Amino acid sequence: MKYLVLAVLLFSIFPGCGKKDYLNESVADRDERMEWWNDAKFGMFIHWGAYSVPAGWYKDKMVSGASEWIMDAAKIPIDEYEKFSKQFNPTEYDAEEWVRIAKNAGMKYIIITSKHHDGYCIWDSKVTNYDIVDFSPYKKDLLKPLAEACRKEGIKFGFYHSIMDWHHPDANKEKFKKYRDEYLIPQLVELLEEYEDLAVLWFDGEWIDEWTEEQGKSLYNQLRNISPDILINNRIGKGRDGMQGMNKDSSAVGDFGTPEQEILEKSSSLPWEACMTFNDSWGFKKGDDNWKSAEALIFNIIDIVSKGGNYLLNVGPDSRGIIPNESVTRLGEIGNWMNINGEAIYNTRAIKNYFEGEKIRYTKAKDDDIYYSFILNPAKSLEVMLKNILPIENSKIYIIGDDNPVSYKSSDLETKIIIPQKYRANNFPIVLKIIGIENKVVEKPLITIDDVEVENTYLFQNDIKIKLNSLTPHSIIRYTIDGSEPNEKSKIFKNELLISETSVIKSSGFKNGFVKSPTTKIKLHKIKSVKDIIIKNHPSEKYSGYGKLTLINGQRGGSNYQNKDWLGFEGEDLEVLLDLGESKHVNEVSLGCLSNLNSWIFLPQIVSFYTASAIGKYEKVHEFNYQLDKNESIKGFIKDISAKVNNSVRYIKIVAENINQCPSWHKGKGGKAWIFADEIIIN
Ligand code: FHN
Repeated sequence: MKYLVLAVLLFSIFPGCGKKDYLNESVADRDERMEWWNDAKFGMFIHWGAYSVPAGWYKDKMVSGASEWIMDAAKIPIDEYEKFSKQFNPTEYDAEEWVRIAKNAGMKYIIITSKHHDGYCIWDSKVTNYDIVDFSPYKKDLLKPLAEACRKEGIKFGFYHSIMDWHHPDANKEKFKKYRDEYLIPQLVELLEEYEDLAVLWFDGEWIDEWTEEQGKSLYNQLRNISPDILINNRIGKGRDGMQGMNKDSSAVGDFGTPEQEILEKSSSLPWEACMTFNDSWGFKKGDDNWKSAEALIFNIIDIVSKGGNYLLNVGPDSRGIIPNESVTRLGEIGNWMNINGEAIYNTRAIKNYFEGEKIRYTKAKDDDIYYSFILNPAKSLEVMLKNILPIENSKIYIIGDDNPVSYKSSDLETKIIIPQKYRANNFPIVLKIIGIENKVVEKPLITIDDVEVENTYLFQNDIKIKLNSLTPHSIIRYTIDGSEPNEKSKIFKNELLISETSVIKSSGFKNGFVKSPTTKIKLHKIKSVKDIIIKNHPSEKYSGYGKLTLINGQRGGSNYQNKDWLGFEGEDLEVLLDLGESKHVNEVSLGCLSNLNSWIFLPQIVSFYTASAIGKYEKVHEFNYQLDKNESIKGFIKDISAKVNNSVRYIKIVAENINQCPSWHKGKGGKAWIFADEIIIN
């Protein structure tokens, strides 16, 4: 401790003295520091604080959204919210019980909220009285007992800490530097001083305008110089690319990516950890009963670990200090499965060809040639065919937990395994343990149009030519256009495919002595409803959907603005011109827009509709005016804004005017406002 104090003292007097630059740490050094984390795979997230008192309700009404956001969502004034902080008295808190629950579930580390956005601190902070000891009847530090219980049980522990702070009077544009230097950083330093063995700092709330990547980099270095081995997530800076959580570019600061409420589609070279709730709220929320099943959670663990990630599963204890029973029972079921199959999860690493179809996933023991094959829904699998992993000659294959080897037949390219009847009784995944080698697998074909790679869905109006390419030399690509799986008899791709109608193309790569590649699938959707569509200004690059045709492809984005069916315009209007190709009788035309105040997305304040029979001679047929109300529900909703036409027209023009800036009462006040639009419907 004395060396730590000395180090902090030295840095404060001679900031440059002995300060190591961790921003250029080698990948090898980072991986060495993260070895325990890459082995651990599964952790417990805990969101706990004053918000567990209202538990998502205010003035006898359930407030939409996650419960830890209630102060913002219900626009509760600080002095009003402090009444909850003063009531927070978790007399039934038993840190050892919490650690027992986590450990029995197979969780190897715990991350708890030291301070969430509401600013309430659940430890005895030296730099504020807005904490559990000075501002509650409980009057005892909540982090210390948990840290102690973790140490006793060999569980690593870390803190979630919010950069954004709704309570501190200086946490705003005008005084942010003062808040940062005299409050935020001193609190972090005191936590590192108090907990020399703190394993992780998990930042959040970095999206505020006042915070920058540069401040994140400086803070990262400062904290690593105090606690060199600590792991810090990528939300210490601004490098996170939205809720998918990975870095926008390789220079982003932070040791691992943080997908939230979702799992990466593919594996990643950057360490990553998917964080997820049990139900829909991070903090305890009375009435939120949308609990994920134990099977779904076990599948998530397998899905994530096979892609090389960690799973941080959240519990939201109530204001008494009790973890909801719905979480505890599911964690018990997960623990039973992990007790048997944990060796296929812990201390493993991802392999390149980590999946086969929908039902088979792989991991590899990090230190020897043992592979694990997860059979995801055994109830339907009398036998399985493994291709990516070949058992070595005369080796035995076991189902983990069973001393009797399974019977199998193996050729160069595949191994057929019979699954004993008793393993087909339920749907919990079973795991095959194989001493083997990784087979040679043809690379998945890439699909390009005009030399640009396309995937999933592509919208077009006029005939297109597609190319199929494989990165495996001397492989041949076979394809189908009816959605069936390509096989050795399917057509061979030559040099290009001309597509003039809506089609589903599936393609796979083949090569003698190699396992067939995974299948690439793309839906080519021909848009016939209009001859042409012109959008005056391009949508934001991040929310450009499938291009301008997204607006007329018959698919709606739904309430999740991340869905590729939305076009997002940041601080700009939407002006779109539709050419029907000829004069047609139109009854009505509508434009779908999204409102989601939590994400700075507002309905347009004015939407004007124009029609014309000849280009340039427009007549306004309708104007929609929207009066934004600050008491509007923050829960996202879609509004179809429509105009009666009842006329024969060829051209339709729609102008949706953005409010451009978030209003003064909005949490993003002064920031750019978004318009999200999707699906123009012409009746
Ligand atoms: O706003 C927070 C939210 O309350 C919760 O803490 C999640 C968990 O990572 N993070 C932010 C939302 O992205």
